[in-house]
This record gives sequence, C-alpha cells and structure tokens, in this order.
Amino acid sequence: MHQARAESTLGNVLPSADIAPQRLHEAMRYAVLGGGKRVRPLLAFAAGEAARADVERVAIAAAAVELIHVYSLVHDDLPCMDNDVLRRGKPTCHVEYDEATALLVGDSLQSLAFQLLAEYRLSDDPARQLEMLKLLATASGSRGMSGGQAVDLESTGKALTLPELEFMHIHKTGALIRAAVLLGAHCGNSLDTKQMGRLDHFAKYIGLAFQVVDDVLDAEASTATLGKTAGKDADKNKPTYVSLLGVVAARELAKQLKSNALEALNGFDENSKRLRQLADFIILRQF
Ligand code: GRG
Repeated sequence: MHQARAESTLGNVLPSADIAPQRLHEAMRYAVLGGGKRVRPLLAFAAGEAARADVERVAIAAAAVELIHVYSLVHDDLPCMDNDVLRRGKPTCHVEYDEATALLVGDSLQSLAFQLLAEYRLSDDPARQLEMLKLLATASGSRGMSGGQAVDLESTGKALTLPELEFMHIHKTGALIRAAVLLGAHCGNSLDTKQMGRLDHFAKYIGLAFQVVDDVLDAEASTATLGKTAGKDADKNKPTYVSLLGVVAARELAKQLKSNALEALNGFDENSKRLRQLADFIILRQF
C-alpha cells in the first residue's frame, strides 16, 4: 500500500517527459521510476504512522528522500566514481543516456527534493518545516551522505579499522536513512522530544544494519538477484564489514544492530509496528 503510494507520488512530482527539456525529464523518470526497494520511503511512512502523521504529507517527505537517494545512485554509478553499468536491473543512467545527462539528472533530482520540501505544507508549524529542510540538507551534504562518499572514495584499497568503517557508513548510508525516519515523524506531531530521540536511535542502528547486510549481499548474492553488479567490493579491494569481520560475524552484527534498534522503540505503541517490520525486512532481505 505504502509502496504504491510512494511510486505514484514520485510519478506525479517528476516533470512529465513531454515537457522541455524532454530528454532530461525522460532520463530523470528513467532513473527514479520502476525499480528500487523504496526502503527510505517505507521508513518515512512507518515513522509517520508512529507519529500519527497525515499520509499525504509523509508521501511528499518520502519522495524527497527517495529523490536524493536516486541522485546519489546516478552519480555513484558514473565512470568518475564507481563506474557501474547495471542498476535496479537495467542499464545505469549514463549508459542508457550519456554522462552529461546523468550528471544533470542527479543535480535536478537533488533540486527537486528540496523544492518539494519548500513547496508543500508538511507541518502546521513553519519552524518545524524549516527544520525538515535543514535536516535533509545536512543529511545529504558533506556532513552526511556526500561526506561519506568522499571517505569511501579515499578508502579504496586501504585497511580501515572498524570505527573508521562505521564512520564512513553512518555518513554515506546512515544519514539519509535517519533523515527518512525523522522527516516522516516530523510530518506528525504526536511524538515528544524524548520519543523523537528514541526514533533517532532506532534510525541510526537500522541504517548501520542496512549497510552491514548490504556488504554481506555484495559478497554472497548474485548480480541477477541484486539487480546491480555483485562482488564489486572485493574486486575493488574496498574495506567492508565482510572483509573486516567475515560473513558469519557480519551477519551476527546485523542482528545485534537490529535488536538495538528495536530496543530503542520500547515504550512506543502499536503504531510503531511497521517500523519493527521494516527492521526485520532490512535484516532478512535477499536483494
Ligand atoms: C554520489 C553524493 C554521492 C553519494 C553516493 C548512496 C551512495 C552515496 C552510493 C551508492 C553506492 C552504495 C552501495 C551505497 C551504499 C548505500 C546503498 C546500499 C545504496 C543502495 O540502496 P538500496 O539497496 O537501493 O536501498 P535501491 O535500488 O533498492 O533503492
């Protein structure tokens, strides 16, 4: 239900491919629509439910986070970064179009994300809405996702310690996952500061768990199952939880992180059940 809502919202907020510049808009739609697990939107909806938020508002916040996520994937796949040809089971954006278009797709998706947060009313409190904009900007910038990507690029071929690896992933993957959860919750106003803090803890643990599982899947799953090139971490000599801990200990760590995440939700009512379900999905996923 929420997945369908996420898809339709993304379809509606993206400019139509009939509008000029047609090729850019077509490429934006190609990159965003029809693929992806939509984990970040689903987390936003689940947190919105915990905060009794209006689902139409959450849909916009969820779309904004997904647009940032897709921008990061499109740029990450470029030859100057990860240089990949397969994403979500189809050719990457620069392969299907060209590098310059892919660069502009990422730029435009990023701008659109902030446009949504500024254009739609997401909170009755304008100060809170401004806080939401700041939250997404911080999560995606150099103190968040882009910063994590910079550390990632610098660390290829190097031996990182576990805390260094954790620092990288808290930024590269964790920051946006945290933003998804918090933005969803900010669309409602039934959680007090203490509960928002607990939700933040949940998001931090689940973000890290997501990355640990991602490392395990990169090592163990096939390209066909993942819809993206498998085994790249080892090929590129990238430090990962698997290279540092081995698969068995990495899986154990993911379970531990999930149980820490669930513990953070102690005291939340029945409306937090989707957050708990997503924690399970993140650990058990096969792709
Ligand atoms: C280029 C600024 C910039 C940042 C790139 C997100 C990212 C940072 C790079 C993508 C490469 C990667 C493996 C990142 C780790 C995060 C991750 C597991 C992304 C894939 O997310 P999923 O599994 O993908 O949610 P789908 O396709 O399901 O949305």
